[in-house]
Amino acid sequence: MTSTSTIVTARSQKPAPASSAAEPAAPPEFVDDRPPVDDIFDTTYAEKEGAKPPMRLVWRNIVLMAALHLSAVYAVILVPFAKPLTWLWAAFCFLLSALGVTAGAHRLWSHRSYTASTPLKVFLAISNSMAFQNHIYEWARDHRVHHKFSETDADPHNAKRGFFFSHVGWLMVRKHPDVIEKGKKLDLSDLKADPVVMFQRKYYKPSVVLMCFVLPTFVPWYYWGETFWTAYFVAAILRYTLVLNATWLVNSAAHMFGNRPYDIFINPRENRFVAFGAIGEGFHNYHHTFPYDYSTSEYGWRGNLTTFFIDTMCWLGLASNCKKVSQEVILARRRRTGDGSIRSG
Ligand code: ST9
Ligand code: ZN
Ligand code: ZN
Repeated sequence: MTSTSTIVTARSQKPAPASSAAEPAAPPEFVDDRPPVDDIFDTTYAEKEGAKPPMRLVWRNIVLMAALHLSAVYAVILVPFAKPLTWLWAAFCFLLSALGVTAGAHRLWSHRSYTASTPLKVFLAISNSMAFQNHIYEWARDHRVHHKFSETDADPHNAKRGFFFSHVGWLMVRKHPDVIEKGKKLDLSDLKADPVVMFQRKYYKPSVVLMCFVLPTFVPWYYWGETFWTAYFVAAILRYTLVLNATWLVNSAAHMFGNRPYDIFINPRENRFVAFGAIGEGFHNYHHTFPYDYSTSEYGWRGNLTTFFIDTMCWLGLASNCKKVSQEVILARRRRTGDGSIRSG
């Protein structure tokens, strides 16, 4: 009962070779009165010439990130001593926080690839606070800049600056001025008009303390007598660190390793290992080619728990209007700009 609309627009960052398989014109069945999302690659942007601005380290973030990762290593040692219910709970919290990012900040708010009812939005915003990856407004703003100026100075996690920078390094330095300059020109009116996004932004800090740290620790301690210490390190710290790294791998690994069946002129790749860890977000060549597709892949539920979740929400009547690229367009695009590979990853 998935409510899916087929749309067929497409773009390429570089002039693509001519092809006889023309992409058909769009039957825009998807109902959305708002202006299109500002996430389409801007071919007119040119990096400024001359020396790049110096990198300015943010020591506070470096220290906090190092401390978090050291604590996560310690948490791994505690895992065998935790109760099985605590493992299950940590896995559940992983899934919940992941969905807050994938189905929420990413597919719903950054790309508006489907419509969510208010109860679903509230659920996704709460789950998003559990993921503690900046509030939805900031996340979606930075992500739109990433798509629009991908792999340039104006991309917050420009993968041309290397694996470490695109993975976590970008959170340890001041942003390139072009990120902020270009980001300020984006149309974010849809996010500003969304009361759930604005509410989460206003109460972001307390919501993170509660959802990312207090709740994951409290439940195992209170309900099945896990030690406070183990509950905190396994369900809060380790789970948080794993979700962060699974997300960051989309920016690093999925921009470097994998094949490019849809567009060989862009760097993002199909990476099935990343797709597994990031519950469906590793089909990144597809996603940068068709950023408005609610499934971020042509393969439905395969390796894509997020699509299964959104489809279930549609079935329950909590989501609708899922944008989907037609097979005809995908095939034409594969022939026109793809690398000829069949399977993803
Ligand atoms: C984290 C985020 O981890 C992760 C995002 C990943 C995205 C992945 C995408 C991949 C696809 C989806 C896959 C999902 C898979 C999920 C799988 C799950 C299993 N436009 O920021 P400031 C303005 S967060 C316009 O301080 P600095 C800004 O508004 C982790 N304006 O820049 C402000 O203006 P004003 C926890 C912008 O000083 C001013 O500029 N958090 C933009 O350069 C200064 O902003 C952290 O670790 C823009 N794009 O600092 C660190 N950007 O003053 C959090 C900025 O007027 N961040 N502005 O309000 C920071 O500490 C800092 O941002 C910084 C840069 C140090 C990184
Ligand atoms: Zn990307
Ligand atoms: Zn995206």
